[in-house]
Amino acid sequence: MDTSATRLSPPEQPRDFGFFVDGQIIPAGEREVFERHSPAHDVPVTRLPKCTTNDLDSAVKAARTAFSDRRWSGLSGADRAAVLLKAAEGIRARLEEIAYWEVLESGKPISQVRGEVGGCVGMFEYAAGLARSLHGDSFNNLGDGMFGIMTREPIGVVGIITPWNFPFLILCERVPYVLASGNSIVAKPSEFTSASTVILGEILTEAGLPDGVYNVVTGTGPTVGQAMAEHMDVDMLSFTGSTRTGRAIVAAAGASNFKKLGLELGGKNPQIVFADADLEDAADGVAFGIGFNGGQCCVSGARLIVEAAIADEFAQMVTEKMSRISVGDPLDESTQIGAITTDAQNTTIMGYIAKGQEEGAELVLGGDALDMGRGQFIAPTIFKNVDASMAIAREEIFGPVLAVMPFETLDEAIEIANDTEYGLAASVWTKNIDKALTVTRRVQAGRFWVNTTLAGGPELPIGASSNLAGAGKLGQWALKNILK
Ligand code: TXE
Repeated sequence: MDTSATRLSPPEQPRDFGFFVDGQIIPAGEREVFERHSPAHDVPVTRLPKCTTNDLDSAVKAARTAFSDRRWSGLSGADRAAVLLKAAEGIRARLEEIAYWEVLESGKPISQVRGEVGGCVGMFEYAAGLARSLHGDSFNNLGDGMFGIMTREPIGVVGIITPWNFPFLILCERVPYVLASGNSIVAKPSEFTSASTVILGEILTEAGLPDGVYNVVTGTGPTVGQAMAEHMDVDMLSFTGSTRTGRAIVAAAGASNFKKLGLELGGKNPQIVFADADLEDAADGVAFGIGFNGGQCCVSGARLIVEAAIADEFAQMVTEKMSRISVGDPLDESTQIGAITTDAQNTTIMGYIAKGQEEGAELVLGGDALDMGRGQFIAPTIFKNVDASMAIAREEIFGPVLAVMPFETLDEAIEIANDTEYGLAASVWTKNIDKALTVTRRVQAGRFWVNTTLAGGPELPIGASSNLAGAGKLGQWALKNILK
């Protein structure tokens, strides 16, 4: 890889990655291997071992041993913080390498991935501070005969199953917090995007994390992932992915050791735009909110709920902005939307676009697969005249497809926004503080943006207002939920 060149290109040969147990990279050996093809370039880019459930058992055992002998959980918060700060430096030093492999496996634009990996540095730094400020509570109101002390203890071995849409970011929204509080980890990345999760193992070891505290088992969901959810020696599991798999995880946890769960699942998030908003800003935000990561984002603003008086004018503004989004080679610095990450996702999105047309919505932009000579790309797409009963209004498409739905009154806007089984995130655009506060209080969403979208930082926890969206929290999620 030559990241100093002005224009990056895919590797001549795919790079072999191993999996990571007890501080060691383990090559595939006799195991089967996944060969990942870049969804943008149609060439093989990485190869990773298809681990077995025996490999998972070895990783859980390493994590359990590391936890039980207190090589990490027994350190002071200050010592743990020192390792996390060094890891932050390590990520910064290898940012270009992480970004390069992530672009190739995921099809995301390089400029975007650099930003995401930079954000991960901040999460490690923030978690380092939290490691030092963890504390319990005391109860001195129980009468003279009794005094209560509550300590916060690490839960033990934490499994982390991640998806392909933000492989490194979603991992780093969890790992530093889980480590800050003294736990051990077994991570299972998506089989499509595993490289950066393995690279993090090297970075953590170099930063001084004791062997066995962070382990990575690469493999398929139905084998390694399912076995992790069923494992009797995994104390907690963080899962980010589809609602369907989330259900399987809940069932597996219930059928095994009732492990504690953190789930982040689907979304069908509203962008509510009032006529009194700064329309230029709002149009930028709406275009960004659905275009970012090609709409493959659980908090994408997929439903534009816009005041009827400005609906046509505003839809036109958004259309104009979305038509200027540059879609193409994710290794190109100027690309804003790259490839659709998986073949299955590509088929799903194109299926919803066809369904939207069949159901009578009006296609005003895009709707096509874009032919770039190689790879799979979908044009930013907008549907108007969308009825609340249509599939494109109700179901998570997970692609760059915006459904426009007008409203007449504030109550109607809230009703349309809440007419979803999800309830993950929402945005409102207005200059009127009363409207903004009313909407944020009455629309069910775990995360709300006013006059912005998809913004945040490690300081901000997020939640979900419905179980279908998942009960997991990012950021401080681990520290709030992971301690017994
Ligand atoms: O997800 P899966 P898929 C949504 C999005 C997308 C749909 C399907 O709508 O179209 O889900 O994506 C692992 N036990 N999101 O099929 O299968 C799998 O290996 C344990 C939203 O890719 O849920 C991967 O590591 N694990 C989402 C992870 O689960 C299992 C992000 C996610 O894969 C498993 C991604 C099993 N039985 C998709 N089966 C978000 N919230 O951002 C699979 N896995």
